[in-house]
Amino acid sequence: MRAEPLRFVTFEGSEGAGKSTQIHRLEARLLSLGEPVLTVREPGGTPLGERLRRLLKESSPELAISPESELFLFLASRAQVVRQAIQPALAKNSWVLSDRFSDSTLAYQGGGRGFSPDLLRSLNRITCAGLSPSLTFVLDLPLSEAGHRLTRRKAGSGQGDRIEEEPPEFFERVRDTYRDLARLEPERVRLIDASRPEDEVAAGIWEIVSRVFGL
Ligand code: Z5A
Repeated sequence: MRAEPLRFVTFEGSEGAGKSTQIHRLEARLLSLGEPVLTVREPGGTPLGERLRRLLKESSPELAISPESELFLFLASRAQVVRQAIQPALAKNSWVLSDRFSDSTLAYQGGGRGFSPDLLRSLNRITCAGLSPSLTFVLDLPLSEAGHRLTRRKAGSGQGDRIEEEPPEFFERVRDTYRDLARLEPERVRLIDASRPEDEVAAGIWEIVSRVFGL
């Protein structure tokens, strides 16, 4: 008999691609079926992780976070959420949906900042205690469209953040890395055209989730 896949699903992609929107739609759909669901975000998802998130997002010349410090702060947040939230939930047979996970490090610190993918994979293995998502959605969106969405959102909230200040080339490398991951691991990493209307994207994601997990 084939073992059932861990019910661990992650959402990845550039900022503004619609990850938070889609993770909440999937969560609502699973809850409506009576399924237990834990939704977490990275960085964050634990008291320590949420404090690290504030530091990582703060755009302050005084902090001057180096690429190395940044890498280890993201990993610290992940090590904590894996042990404090994700593993216990999976052990209780709950679904775990994570807004970003280890592939973000490959895309941003690897593609974006230039750290070696082999080094990052080794660090991710230690950080995640060997845990890997069964399914990962990469919401793929051209930079210009993501920019429009973020401008609209920022006009509403007035908030910006440190990594968003990187130049367009940085985000092109991030996007290319995600697309490479989808080519390298097509079973796990599904590239989703996020430029479509929200309902269409949600329907595509649900179709894959229900097929992979036999719902
Ligand atoms: N980072 C890293 O470098 N390394 C790591 O290991 C990890 C993270 C884990 C976290 O930022 C930052 O940390 C992120 C990567 C880095 N850096 N940046 N920059 P975050 O958690 O604050 O933000 P984010 O993850 O980048 O996501 P986001 O900006 O919140 O965007 P989103 O969740 O993908 O999109 P959304 O909030 O669902 O939607 C954005 C807007 O578009 C919103 O107004 C929606 O109503 C609208 N929307 C959504 N879907 C649609 C469709 N289909 N059509 C039209 N409009 C839509």
